[in-house]
Amino acid sequence: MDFLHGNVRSGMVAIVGPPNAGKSTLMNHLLGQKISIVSHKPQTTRNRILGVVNGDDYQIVLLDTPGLHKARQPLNREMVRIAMESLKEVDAILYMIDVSLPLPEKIEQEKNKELMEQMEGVVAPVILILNKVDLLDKEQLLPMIKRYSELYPFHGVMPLSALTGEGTTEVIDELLAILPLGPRYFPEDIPTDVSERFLVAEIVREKVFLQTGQEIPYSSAVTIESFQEDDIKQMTTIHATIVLERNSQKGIVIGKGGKKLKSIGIAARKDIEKMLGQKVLLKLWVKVRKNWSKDERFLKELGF
Ligand SMILES: Nc1nc2c(ncn2[C@@H]2O[C@H](COP(=O)(O)OP(=O)(O)OP(=O)(O)O)[C@@H](O)[C@H]2O)c(=O)[nH]1
Ligand SMILES: [Mg+2]
Repeated sequence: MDFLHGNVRSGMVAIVGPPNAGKSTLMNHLLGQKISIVSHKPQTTRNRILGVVNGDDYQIVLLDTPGLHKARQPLNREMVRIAMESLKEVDAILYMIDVSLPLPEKIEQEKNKELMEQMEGVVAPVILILNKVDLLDKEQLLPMIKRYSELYPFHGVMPLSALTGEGTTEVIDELLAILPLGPRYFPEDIPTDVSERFLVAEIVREKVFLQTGQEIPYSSAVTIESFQEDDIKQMTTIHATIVLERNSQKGIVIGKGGKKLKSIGIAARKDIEKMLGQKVLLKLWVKVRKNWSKDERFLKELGF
């Protein structure tokens, strides 16, 4: 705790919005490092991922959340619950939408209605983030900002690109105008509250998302069986399991002659080595746990 916080501003800020809007990309960009996994497929983030952004006179605790969507299955319901709950405990909210795809009017109206429903009862100021402006015709921006400003009493509407970083420093400025004076809640050298084990499991899961198609990403979970650091050899040995829902999925993830699993393992190991700053021996297994995404006990084990 920083007792002499003087003019330090601090607080919690949730990043919420539909799947695939770029929430995790923005979180990583603001942190200056990759904590939250990213993919081009919706519903990549499954948990609340905390990231701490420090400045000379501020500390912003960001909460990256799973995408808000109409959830029917148990795992998806848990994801949406986590995102909705984060709205209650924060000082400000960044509601992010992807503005790169022109939507038919009817769909846009439906999405806007959903936005209003999701924000019902929310007391914290909400900043609407129009993301992916790098893909947008600049002339479309002003009318879009005007339209959204009429939709909800947003504290502000900010266009940006989480990918290129264009417009992101303005978000920090805008948040600092909202956040109260207060202590830093986390030591300045600690970027997140999740364990290295969790981050490793997430990195493997990201590679599954990126390298497999159809339903496989949504049928995959990753558990860490062992994590052993050898200080003398400066090497970490990790055993992880990719858990699938059905027997028929096993062959797809392993691939011909084990090729797919090997490729997932190589990509994951590279990222894990970067994160841990040392050599990593990563051993991956594939296991079937029938319908795990509907199994409450297993969901608990995964931290839901
Ligand atoms: N061109 C462009 N692509 C972006 C931008 N921000 C994110 N993306 C891409 O959009 C995709 C989704 O990004 P994520 O950060 O995983 O999105 P998310 O909102 O966290 O998604 P979920 O976790 O599934 O809810 C990825 O392929 C990103 O590279 C942007 O500003 N411009
Ligand atoms: Mg995400």
